[in-house]
Amino acid sequence: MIRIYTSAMAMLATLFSTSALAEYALNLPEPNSELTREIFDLHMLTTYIAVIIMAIVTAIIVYALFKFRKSTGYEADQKFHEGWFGRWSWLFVPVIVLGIDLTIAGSATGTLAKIESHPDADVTVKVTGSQWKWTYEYMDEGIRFNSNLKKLDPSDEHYLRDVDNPLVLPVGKQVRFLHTATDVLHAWWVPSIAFKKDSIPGYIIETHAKIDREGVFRGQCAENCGTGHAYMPIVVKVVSADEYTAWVAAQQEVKLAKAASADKVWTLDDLYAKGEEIYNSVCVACHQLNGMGIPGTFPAINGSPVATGDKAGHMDRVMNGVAGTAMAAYAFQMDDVDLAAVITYQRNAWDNKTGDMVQPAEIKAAR
Ligand SMILES: [Cu+2]
Repeated sequence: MIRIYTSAMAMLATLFSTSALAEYALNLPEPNSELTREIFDLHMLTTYIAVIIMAIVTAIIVYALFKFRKSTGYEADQKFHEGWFGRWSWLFVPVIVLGIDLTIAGSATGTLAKIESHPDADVTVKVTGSQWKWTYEYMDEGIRFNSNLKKLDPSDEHYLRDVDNPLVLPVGKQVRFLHTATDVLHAWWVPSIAFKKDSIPGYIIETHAKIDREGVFRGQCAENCGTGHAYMPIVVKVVSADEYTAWVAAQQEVKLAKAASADKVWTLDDLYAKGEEIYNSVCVACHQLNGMGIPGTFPAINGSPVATGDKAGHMDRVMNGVAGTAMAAYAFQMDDVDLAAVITYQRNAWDNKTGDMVQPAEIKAAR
């Protein structure tokens, strides 16, 4: 008997330990920042209370069904309201319910206040959602890049959950996220490190996190933002302070190199090769690999009057988009070299053999 009791207790202890619960795939992901831990604990508190209430109520119902069944000749108590329980239950049952509510609300108030606070930040990242990618901008470091879905085989562990450029953040530092969007509502959400707020075009909405463990954390756009909604994964790589400093320095070098390459005159072949790469990661979802688009939904670029007509019109279409359609304004999302390359590619790929090219300097002038 004692052995059964001990093993049952051990089983319960394992089941209810935080780490076991965190690893259990049906539960929320393991929290890795102060606030997400508090949110996780609130979730567990509420779950425990709900489970206990459910067990008590179910036990009472089962007991009543069995004990007071008609087949044993039980007759309903017509004088229930005259006994002490009948008189007082209308009072103390609501008091118990209110007490439980206040226990949960009391624990949640401090967390909600923290969520709405604006602590001083060591790192500020502006996170912009667009159909269908994230743009990260480090406000003090002058770093900016896009994070696109990485195409993987469906059998891959991280299929639809990996990106080309992850967001890199330092461990143990206060990070401020500034959320906005360029087209529709999006929501940048990495449940284990940050709470969720909508990204709304024209608004800047703040969230914050102090991540307490190094590692790779994944999330997804949490707003139903269109047909490519599932293709907006988020990957955050949390590194040590030293690694972060080195990464920032490397990114700044990349930026300098990019600025230098934007000033030089490119050859058609180089622009074409670079443009093909960009086309195949950014434009391909709508306009397709063969440039034929999806008839009735996304226009073809192969043979289109825009891509074979005058350069200025083509540049305007790609840089400023088309209002009211899924064609976004890429002037914001791409730098001069990338825009010049992808437009040059579109003007020369498939049957569009215009033979002309757009230099980064022309994009710069058109901005
Ligand atoms: Cu989205």
